[in-house]
Amino acid sequence: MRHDVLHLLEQAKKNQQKKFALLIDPDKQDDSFLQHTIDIAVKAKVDILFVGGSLLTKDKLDDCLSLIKSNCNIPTILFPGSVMQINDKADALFFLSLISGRNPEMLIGQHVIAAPYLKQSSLQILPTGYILIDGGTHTTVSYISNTTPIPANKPDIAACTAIAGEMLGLKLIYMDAGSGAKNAISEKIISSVSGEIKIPLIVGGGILTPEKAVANCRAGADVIVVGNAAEKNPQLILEMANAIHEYSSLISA
Ligand code: 1GP
Repeated sequence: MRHDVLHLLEQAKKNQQKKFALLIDPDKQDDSFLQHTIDIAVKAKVDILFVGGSLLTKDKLDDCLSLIKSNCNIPTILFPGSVMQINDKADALFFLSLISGRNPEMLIGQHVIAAPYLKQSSLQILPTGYILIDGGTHTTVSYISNTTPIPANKPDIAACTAIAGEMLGLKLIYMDAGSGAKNAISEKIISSVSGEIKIPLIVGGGILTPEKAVANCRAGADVIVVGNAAEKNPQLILEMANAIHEYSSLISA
């Protein structure tokens, strides 16, 4: 059964429930590590899996999705770094327009190339405004997308970008400092953006502790994404999920 991920995210926002998403980079997983990660994700009640990366080189996306789908029922969204990362085994795909950048290929060019394939697929398409914030280091996503992130001390630019994305009809905003960012996005930027939009706000990049995850939720993030830190220490998945769900049940009670 396919999950209606957009409905899930919109309902969660409406009910003030915060969600925890685990980012899985297929290149960094061998089968036994992925199996272990999935087992922990199930135990931790991870809400969503994001699968993808800015640059995949090992052609393991299909195997990775097969293993996920045969071992758990967690809604799975493709987080594609390129049009080569389209795969029907996921539930949905972030149709990412990189609205913080000024590279037409990332705003609409790649979308035109992907559109006929996506139309034939059974993936749920999630029109998403992707906003890159400077995380204190050059990230793969910034280099590959050939875009400059929004400076970390410019919450007003981030907020105006998100407002424009919502006005254009995008259904989600994904604000990212990039995988492995030195500095995670500040609560100040998160609250500036979340205060201006009604659509769900996903926040990721460089989040290392449950405390920071909860602080982001308090500032207005609806979904917290963690990748790198969980790869290094899979037990952190349990701690992150517990902290976010505990906070969520406190505020939505
Ligand atoms: C990257 O937001 C994700 O796009 C997750 O970042 O790997 O740094 O947790 P990390």
